[in-house]
Amino acid sequence: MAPLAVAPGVTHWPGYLDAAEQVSLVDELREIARQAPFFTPRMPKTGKPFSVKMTNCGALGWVSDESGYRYQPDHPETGAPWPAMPARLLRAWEELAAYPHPPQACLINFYEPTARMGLHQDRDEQDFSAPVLSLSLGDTAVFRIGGTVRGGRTISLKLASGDALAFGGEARLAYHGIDRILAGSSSLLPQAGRINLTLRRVTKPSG
Ligand code: MD6
Ligand code: FE
Repeated sequence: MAPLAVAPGVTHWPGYLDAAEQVSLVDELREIARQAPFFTPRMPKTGKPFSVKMTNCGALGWVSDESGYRYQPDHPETGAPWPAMPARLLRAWEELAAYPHPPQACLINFYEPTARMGLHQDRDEQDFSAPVLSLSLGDTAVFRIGGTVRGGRTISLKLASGDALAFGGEARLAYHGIDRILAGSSSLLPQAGRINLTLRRVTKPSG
């Protein structure tokens, strides 16, 4: 389906991954989660647990605990390097990101039906000239996006299984979050829930 311009810098590709691609990506993610188990991130300072579980693939992974948000090359609990990024994800970046260097990190979020993600900015990267590219699998999510200041007007968008969403340009630092998951809206995953993948460039390319 043709991309939809949601807002300046925000592009939505409904059904970017077809049904067979979604199934094979879930198989690859299952293997990734075997090597790099989902962990429960904690809020900086307070240590309050997130409702979302996370793991990563690629050279760097995003983690959060009492010491803060950061990218690191190893799993926070096992110490092992993150598994490689599946080829289909690298291809999605090439096709949609309009950025000449490959992604370095893919954050994998798992939402149980009751999980949510508060409004936040993605700003732990050094390179904001690259977009963040997200892919959704499983149950539909109600996604909210606003501007670059907290408390402004927001719009709501449904992200279904197979959808891609890119945040770049003037939207790169837009506030966004997940209000809720529509449990049972997809039969891709064996249990109700949603997986979201966000591909990012972390460091500025050298040379
Ligand atoms: C989610 N997504 O869809 C959460 N961040 O579960 C994000 O936080 C996100 O979709 C940056 C760019 C695109 C996103
Ligand atoms: Fe985000």
